Amino acid sequence: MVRWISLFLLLISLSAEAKRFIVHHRAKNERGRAGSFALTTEKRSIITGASEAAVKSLFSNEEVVSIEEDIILEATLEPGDVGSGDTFYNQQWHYFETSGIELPSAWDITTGSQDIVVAIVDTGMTNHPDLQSKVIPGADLVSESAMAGDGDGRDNDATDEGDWITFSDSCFQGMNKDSSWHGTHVAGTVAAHSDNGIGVTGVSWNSKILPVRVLGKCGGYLSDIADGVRWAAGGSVAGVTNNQNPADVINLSLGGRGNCTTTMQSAIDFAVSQGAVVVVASGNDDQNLDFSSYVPANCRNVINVGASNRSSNRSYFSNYGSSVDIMAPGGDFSASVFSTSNDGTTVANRASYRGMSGTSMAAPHVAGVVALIKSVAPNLFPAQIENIIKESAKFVNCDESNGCGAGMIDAYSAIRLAEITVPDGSFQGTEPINPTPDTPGAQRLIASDDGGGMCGSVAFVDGGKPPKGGLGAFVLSLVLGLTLSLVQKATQRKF
Ligand SMILES: [Ca+2]
Ligand SMILES: [Ca+2]
Ligand SMILES: [Ca+2]
Repeated sequence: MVRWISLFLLLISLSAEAKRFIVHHRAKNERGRAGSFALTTEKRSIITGASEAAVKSLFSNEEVVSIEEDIILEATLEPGDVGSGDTFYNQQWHYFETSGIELPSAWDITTGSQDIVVAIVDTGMTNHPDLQSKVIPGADLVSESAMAGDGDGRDNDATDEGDWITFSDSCFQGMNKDSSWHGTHVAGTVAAHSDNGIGVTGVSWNSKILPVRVLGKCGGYLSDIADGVRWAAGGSVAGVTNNQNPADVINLSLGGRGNCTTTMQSAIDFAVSQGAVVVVASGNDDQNLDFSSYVPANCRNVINVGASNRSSNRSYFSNYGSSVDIMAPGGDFSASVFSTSNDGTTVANRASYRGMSGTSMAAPHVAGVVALIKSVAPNLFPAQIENIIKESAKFVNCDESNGCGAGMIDAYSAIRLAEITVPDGSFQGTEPINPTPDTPGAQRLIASDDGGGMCGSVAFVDGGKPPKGGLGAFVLSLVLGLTLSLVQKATQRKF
């Protein structure tokens, strides 16, 4: 109903050729009451087609009390008000419900700029009609051929080759696993082609998506991920040509146990020095990050995002603690985050849509809002933007007192605050006190969707071998992966 009303109002606005004015007159029966301007009755007339100067000249008439422009108000902008809508928008509760991030009112101010580039440092990208027009040339930074699945190491093709697991893969734990198409899902939340008549809506309708492939089968090495961050921000790394479109925002929906190593922190610091805002998922192990170390969630100069559910509570799996900056919808068993996917179980097949839950799904909500903020305030510094997001957060049933940061991200309030914030390169935000970075080793990080795939939460150190005493974690991750992958299947929706 709201959509029809707003469409109607929009049509009026398009057909209006000249400004309209409301002229307030002194009521006839009040003539002669000298000195009285307190009208108890109002008489007004509408003037159309006259020039502004002609209307102003009416002030010389003593009966004219005031003149104002008769502006047109619209219902809050949503997909379908102007364009042809998005088929599954009504399922994207995480945008417009009370437990969502206040996007309809934010979209009244901006639906994003195509000058803003959001890097999705993830499993790469599949062909999808709801993403195609948004994707700019990326890179494949997966250096190990077996992990990459494309027969070679690094190259400039960010295609997701699939991350399915069978008994022949090094991280096989007794069960086959279908490809996740994780990067495609994350990208759709950030900036799916919106109001185009199909599929889903993205947080930032107009931003560009830069796919940076760092995860393959069994996850990704920390060194490849760190290089992905550096490359996304315009830095030079081995094996690929430089990025011609440095990212304004970098989304890292991945993580694993371990300290924030110097390799990862220096890549993040480089990106931030280039003006990029780095957004990371807090991780899916229901752990207090004050006591457990997760990378890159515990790194400095990142926006660390926890996941909330449709009841505005912390998702049962979301990590928490003082290093968490903000919450965003990541869903859970009862309601997941709906976005772009593919129905291939091994290699890519047909484009599809599906629900997934995880802190992986929460982070791209924040990355999308950062893109909206940068669309209205492109010169703000990363630390300022992190602070704006925290300062403008709204109530959620889990806040700073229980490790959920400043509360739930509020896109509308964040954009409003950004509009009146003056760029200040000397601004310093509060950052977590990190454990001392450990010796950089070969670590594999996993995608932070629910269950994290069959590799679960096990951090592979020292060249891919599980840490000592890691058997318990192995078994736990196996159970977690099984339970949650069944949920994912149940919520999968294809067309
Ligand atoms: Ca390759
Ligand atoms: Ca769409
Ligand atoms: Ca932070």
